[in-house]
This record gives sequence, structure tokens and C-alpha cells, in this order.
Amino acid sequence: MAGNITFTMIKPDAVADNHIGGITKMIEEGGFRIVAMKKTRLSEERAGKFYEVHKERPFYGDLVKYMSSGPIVAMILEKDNAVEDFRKLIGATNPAQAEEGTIRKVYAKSIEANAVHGSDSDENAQIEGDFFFSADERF
Ligand code: IDP
Repeated sequence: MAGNITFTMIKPDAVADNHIGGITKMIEEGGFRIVAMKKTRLSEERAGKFYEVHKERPFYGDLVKYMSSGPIVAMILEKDNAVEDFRKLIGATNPAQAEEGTIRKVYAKSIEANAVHGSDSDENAQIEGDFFFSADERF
């Protein structure tokens, strides 16, 4: 059975451009409840750890620099079928391929600076949520 938790980050460009409100509005209107939320900045080391699964990919170094370039907003979200439904709400990795009405269609600037992260499995949603939040930060 699909889980009811996913993890997201509003990425540095979208935070810098003042889109925290616009993006969280789309998230809430998409039927997700915000269980935990934090504005923070990743060091290069922490960003490297978060994206470790991509370390063999050619864009890894740039991605780590970009994700540590400014503050992000991390959130745990709750909804039935959370992981799959949130991937639908954010749209394709490359905003040129993102459907109308998706967060990336509205806010992403490029394939790298694509406004938001969304977990790709229930297992990763747990790992990524635990990366940022302790039990007493979830409500
Ligand atoms: P996802 O975020 O849609 O799950 P992934 O393939 O897991 O996409 O890639 C993680 C992140 O790495 C993307 O959100 C994006 O910021 C960056 N990325 C992915 N592909 C490229 C690329 O071809 N060039 C530059 N950055 C990329």
C-alpha cells in the first residue's frame, strides 16, 4: 500500500525569488497537509550527502553547489498516495516538459533550478524527512 508521507524542498532560486507563499499555496490547494516545515541552508557537505544517489551523474557537482547556494524550505507533507500525487503536482524534472498547472511549470527556471524537490519513493520520503526533522518537529 502506498504511504501517506512525502518530503519536499523549495529550492534556493524559488526562495530567493520570494515564491515560498505561492508554492506552499499550490501544495495546500493540492490537498497536502504540512506536517513539518523549516527554512534552512545546506552546507555543500550536507547537500552532497542529500544527493549522494546522484554522485555518479555529470551534473552532481553543479547540483550540490546550487542546492547550497542559498536558503531552502524543507517540508514533510501528508496526503493519501503522497509520493505519487506530489510528483504529479510538481511536474517533470525539465520545466520545458512540465504540464500546465504544475509547480515546476509555474516556478521552475531550468532543469537544475526547477523550484522544488519531491521524493521518488516511500522509502526515500522517510529517509529525506529524517534528514531534516526530528520527531518533535512534526505535527
Ligand atoms: P527529480 O528532482 O525530478 O526527481 P532527478 O533526476 O532525481 O529529478 O534529479 C535531481 C535534481 O538534479 C533535479 O531536480 C535537478 O535539480 C537536477 N538535475 C536533474 N537532471 C539534470 C540535468 O540534466 N542537468 C542539471 N541538473 C539536473
